[in-house]
Amino acid sequence: MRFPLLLTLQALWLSVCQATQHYPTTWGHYDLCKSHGYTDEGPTWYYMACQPEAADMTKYLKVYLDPPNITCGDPPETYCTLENPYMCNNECDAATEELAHPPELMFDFEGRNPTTFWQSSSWKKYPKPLAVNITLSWNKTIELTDDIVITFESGRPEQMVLEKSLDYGRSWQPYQFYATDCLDAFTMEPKTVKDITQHTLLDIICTEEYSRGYVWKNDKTVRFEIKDRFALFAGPKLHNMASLYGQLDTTKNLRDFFTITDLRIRLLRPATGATMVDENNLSRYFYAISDIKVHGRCKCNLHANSCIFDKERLTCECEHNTTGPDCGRCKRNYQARAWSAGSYLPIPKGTANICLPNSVGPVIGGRGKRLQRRPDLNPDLDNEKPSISPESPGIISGGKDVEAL
Ligand SMILES: [Ca+2]
Repeated sequence: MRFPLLLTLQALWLSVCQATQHYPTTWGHYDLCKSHGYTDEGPTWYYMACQPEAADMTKYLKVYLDPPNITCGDPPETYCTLENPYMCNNECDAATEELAHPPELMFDFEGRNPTTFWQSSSWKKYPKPLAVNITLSWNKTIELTDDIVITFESGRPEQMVLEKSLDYGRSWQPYQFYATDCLDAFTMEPKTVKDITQHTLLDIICTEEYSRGYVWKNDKTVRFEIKDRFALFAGPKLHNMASLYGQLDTTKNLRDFFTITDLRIRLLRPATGATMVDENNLSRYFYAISDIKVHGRCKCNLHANSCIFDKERLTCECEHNTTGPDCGRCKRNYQARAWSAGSYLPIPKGTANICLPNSVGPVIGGRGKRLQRRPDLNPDLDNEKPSISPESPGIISGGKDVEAL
């Protein structure tokens, strides 16, 4: 089944929300891949760098737990609260819907009362660590556009690591370490996102911001701060996105930093609420997550403005004569010059860097170059022509020519 319209509409709605809530108007650029116009020779397409709007990416992921049987309720178990070991009315039973806490409850719509959440079995095997990996897989490259926010319904973990993969889970790199005591847990000096500068943006830090304090009941979230990192280039209110886009364009490491195919939450030690673990009541210690937020967009190399969810998989709807899940190569018969990603520069329309038909002949350094089309030589251009005048000769053009419009 195909849901292209759904995704486009949802992306559109989110973009409206974002534009009104957080972002200046400049955020919405790069939403068109091409537009048509006219020259003396007839109708023509003008090509521009384009990208899909950001969307809630948790609708398109697969979640894996390790160990796989770590979810509570099989066999049924009763849990006590951290604050009061005698208050034990939290029952988990995988066979009863109202009492089950399966992983999908981390991604359902919150707003109902009471909250729905995934919950692990308790720390029965103490002092053996209660380690759980939660892997979120998209099977597609995603560019993060907003903070990752994980909401815990019991205490936040005393130790955890957020990791990312860029190669579909083959290799992993840490994004951020979280601990009540960074030195003790990871032999790292505690830092916060405020310690990060433009020059240290790629540094991986350990933070105590989201772990400690017995006031945990009022503060349930663990965050990976994407927007604070964006703000190092775009300014505190992200007014200067052009500056960020310029940096992303010229710095591959920076671009890759915000790009993922998978995320992994490694829960290493649950909240204990005290320095000593109460060995007589281990059913106080477990993990419970009610919500995970991941906002981003399909990475389409600036060659698509929409992304479809088809056969449980996200795929860019490639323009500019490109193809592949990320529009990462030129279509057959469009290989007159080497494939190249689109560029955010020059601001605000960027450069499309389209793939050119073989019949154009080899083109060297043809970025933004205007090429006269000869219909007898370039039949492949037909599917890119405006429908108004299908027989007229057209002109193919890179993004720089858009400035002339
Ligand atoms: Ca939930």
